[in-house]
Amino acid sequence: MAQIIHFRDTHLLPIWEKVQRGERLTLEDGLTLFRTNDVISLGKMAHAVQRERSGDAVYFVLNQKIEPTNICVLACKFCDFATKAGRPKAYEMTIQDILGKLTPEIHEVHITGGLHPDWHWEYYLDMLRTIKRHFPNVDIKAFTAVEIDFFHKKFKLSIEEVLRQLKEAGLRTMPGGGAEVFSERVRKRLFSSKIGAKTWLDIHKIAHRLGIPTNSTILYGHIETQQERVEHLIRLREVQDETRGFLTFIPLAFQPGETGIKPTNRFTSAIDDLKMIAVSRLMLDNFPHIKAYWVMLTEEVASVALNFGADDLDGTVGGEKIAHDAGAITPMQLTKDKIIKIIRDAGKIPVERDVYYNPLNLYTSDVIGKIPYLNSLPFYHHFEKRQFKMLPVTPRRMGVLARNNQLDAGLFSLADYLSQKDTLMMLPYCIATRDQVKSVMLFSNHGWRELAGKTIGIVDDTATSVRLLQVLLEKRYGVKAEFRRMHSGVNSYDECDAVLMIGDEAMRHQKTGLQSFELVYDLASEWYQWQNLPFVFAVWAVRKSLTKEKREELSLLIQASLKKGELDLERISVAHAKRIGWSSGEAMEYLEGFNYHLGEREREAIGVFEGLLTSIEGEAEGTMDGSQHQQN
Ligand code: V47
Repeated sequence: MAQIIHFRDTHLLPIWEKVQRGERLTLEDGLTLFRTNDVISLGKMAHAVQRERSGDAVYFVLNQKIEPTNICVLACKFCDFATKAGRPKAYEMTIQDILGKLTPEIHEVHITGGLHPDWHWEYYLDMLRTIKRHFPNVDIKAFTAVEIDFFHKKFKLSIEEVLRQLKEAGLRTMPGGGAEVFSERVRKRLFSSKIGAKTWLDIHKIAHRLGIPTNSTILYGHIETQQERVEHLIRLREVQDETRGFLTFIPLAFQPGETGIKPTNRFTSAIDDLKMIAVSRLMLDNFPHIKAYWVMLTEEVASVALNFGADDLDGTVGGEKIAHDAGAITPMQLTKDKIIKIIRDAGKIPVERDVYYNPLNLYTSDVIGKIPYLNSLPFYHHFEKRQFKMLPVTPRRMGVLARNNQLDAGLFSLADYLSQKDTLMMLPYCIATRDQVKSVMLFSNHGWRELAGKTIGIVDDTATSVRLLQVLLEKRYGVKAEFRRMHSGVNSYDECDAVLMIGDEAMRHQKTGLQSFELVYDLASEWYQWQNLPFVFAVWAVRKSLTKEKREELSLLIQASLKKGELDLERISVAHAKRIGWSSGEAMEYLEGFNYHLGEREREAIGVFEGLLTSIEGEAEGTMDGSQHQQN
């Protein structure tokens, strides 16, 4: 975050210093941010944080909104969508009606609706199962915490059981609706019969524990105070510290419609919308994404928000009713081309994503992949981009994008480089360990030899570490295990005998442990004890098809940024240690444990590893349960 901001409001300066040191903002800080008139500096701060996390990426998904019914047992004051059975605008959709709204291009279906007094539990399960059967590539994001609580009470099932059965029927993630504002004062006045903050948050925590990531929202711009907004953000941040299960935060701008809410029965101002986005980005330091929901913001404000902290534009959103029934003036749907244009016009990379924010397609050229882990920052912290754009992406996804010719260069996982040697050209820079790594960890209930035939959960991020694990198991210890791919982030590990984690998540768990797993192995230490060699996890490579000038320019840029980065390890450590739960001294020691230059011993290590890999029969991927990630 090496950016100079010329503040007009000097009250923002100490907050900016905190942000740069990776320190957490307080309630008071949040209020100062909301009260400032220096909106441009606020936006610059939020944009700097956005760039740090998401590079130049802005995510969107091809999605369809389905609201199966507007008949609802509740009557919240702010909602113009809900009605009662028998009223003229009341409707109910059959499963066939729902299927009729879906097409094979869609990647996500977003289902929420009224709390119907008469529908049966089986109907909801059937809805998900049937969608999954007809559209196996569609990921289902469905049912807010309000609906989950309704199912729990109506069908006399525990919250866990409701979520477990929905997950089994095909639920992937939960939307963030129903949070409104976590203030008892507001709840009593606007939605007194709806669940309060505690129940909403508890349901999301349970979902996270069961391996269902979720979204989160705030409904702002009605009777809430600035303090209530900041308190809302802080409560979400606390839960995220515990679970890491929130994917994105969505500020929902209140649409007044006929709701009759006084005294602010009007649309939010663009300034307030942009402040809400920027403050959210700055306060929610542990949230991966902030969504500019164009349906409620308008396309114009959403577009500016992409330089005010938001890195997520939701999607094409066919068929939204809640906002439109309350007077939203936005179109009912945006085409993919229109979304791509909005993102490009904001100077960003349009990244089509899946429900977990894995990139599927990039709609721009000159993109460089960035591994989003602490150990790669010495390469990226001072990278001068010139015409190139930066996409943070996990090692495994980077390999997939390179295979589809969507990246010009990147710090590729070694396994991906080795399998794409004919199209990629290696540069003399790498991430190599000296003896241990501390960020590629196997958490296990069994010693190495006892892992024979056991199930090992593999986080989705890894491409090389999983192969190293396989080599160690098969070649060093003579055993084979079953590998099962997991979504990185929230998971239920109950069915695993061991779990392989990499990157910052592994570092976090190295401190706190992982559930009840008693043994922790560092794969680089294992390799070193066995081979007496460093281990090369990643190498820089550029696409061979680039012009010679472009390749040379990239090589010089990498060299120059590494030179500065290596001299700046302390600042990098200070800025990033806190979010992993490490001290800056520990982070510094960790970074000093890497070698970033490809020397003789590193080349030898690559050769030995490649030889071992080719001697292993069958592909590691062949033993994976890839059911959640068919696109690879
Ligand atoms: O919970 C109701 C809100 C929400 C109004 O998770 C209103 O990806 C504005 O949560 N003006 C539902 N908002 C929508 C929602 C959502 C939308 C897009 C993406 C995601 C996601 C979630 O809409 C409700 C309520 O807070 N709402 N009435 C209104 N008049």
